[in-house]
Amino acid sequence: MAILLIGATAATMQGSYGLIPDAALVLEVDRIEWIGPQSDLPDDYAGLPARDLGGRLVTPALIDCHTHIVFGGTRATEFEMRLNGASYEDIARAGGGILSTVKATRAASEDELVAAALPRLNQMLAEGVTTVEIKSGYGLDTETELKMLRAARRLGQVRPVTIITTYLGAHAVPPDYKGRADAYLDEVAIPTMRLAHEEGLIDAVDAFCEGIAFSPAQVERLFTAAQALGLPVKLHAEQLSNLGGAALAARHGALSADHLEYLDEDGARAMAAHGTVAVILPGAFYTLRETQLPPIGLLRQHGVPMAVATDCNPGTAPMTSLTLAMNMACTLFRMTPEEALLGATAHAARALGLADRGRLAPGLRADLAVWEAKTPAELSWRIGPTPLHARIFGGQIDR
Ligand code: DI6
Ligand code: FE
Repeated sequence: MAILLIGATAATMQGSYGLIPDAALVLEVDRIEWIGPQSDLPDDYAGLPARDLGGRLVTPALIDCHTHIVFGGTRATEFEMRLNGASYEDIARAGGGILSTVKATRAASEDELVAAALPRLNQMLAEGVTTVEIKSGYGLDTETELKMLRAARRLGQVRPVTIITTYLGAHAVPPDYKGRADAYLDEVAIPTMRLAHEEGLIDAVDAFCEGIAFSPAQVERLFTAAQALGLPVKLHAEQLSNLGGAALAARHGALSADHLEYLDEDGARAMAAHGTVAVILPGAFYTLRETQLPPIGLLRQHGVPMAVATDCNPGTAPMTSLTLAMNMACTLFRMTPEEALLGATAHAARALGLADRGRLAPGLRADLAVWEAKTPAELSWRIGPTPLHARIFGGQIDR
């Protein structure tokens, strides 16, 4: 059954905003069948039951391309410790940080992980998101990594959303392998990746390339093993220091390199050459009160596509609002509202290797957000959510 939407202000995100002021859209099953100026609507569609959007802004549904929403516990105590003088790295080296979430995640059942993640997912959906990437990486043992990935997949069965799973077994070195990161990779992280892949639980493979986590040489070994399985890769790179992770990721044809505060020009050049998307994560920058700004100018200059995501995680970005991340990308990093919206739609799709969404065009998925707004800049302008009028997932209007 086809649906006709009229009276829309459509931001197609084809290249730039791609605005169509008085737009009509025809949705057929789960695809966009037609989009254009209402005055050009072909006669064949004119008789369809129409919903008048009253001039409201319609965009591609938002895509949160970097999250860690499946986890146990909270990290409010650590937040408090940081406000009493400890640094993020001090806490990590003392066995807190990521490892404290590992403890809580190991202790939780799969059902408990799903239940804990659902309110976070619900908040995302209420803001017009229809595709969410979810990383593992708070298990660091076979059982818990698989449990996290299964929980993530289940979230996609209980809510109208596409879940993309990323295996992040190389997120931190667990306590029993302290000082033996290579052994952890060989004995746990890489074998677990193979098991999870056999179970169909992995869409991509990620790692944390950092002094407190894995070296470029170690990441390279993981990537080689991932690519032997035909899995795409991506990397947490240049978040706290510059180890050349982005260039390494780019050389491996990575879908994205994420964070990038410490990226240099060679890194930007390599990303441009290999079509690796820069995923900008202002929530972590804000939480850590980082002062090194990601080099947005360099990324622009080299034509590296920029995505924006929440990085929703208990340690460095306890946030679910993608439009707040867009606002922060503009206010803190001086990205334009147009770049921020491309970053949460077309470029986010690309960061996940998804060619069927992120823009409004015939043949693409009918994943749409209809906003209580008239202009696209409003989505980045507000500090916090812009009210949503309707969310359409695969052609189904769910609110
Ligand atoms: N970088 C981050 O910002 C998150 N993971 C990562 O590699 C933080 C994860 C955490 O602190 O729990
Ligand atoms: Fe992250």
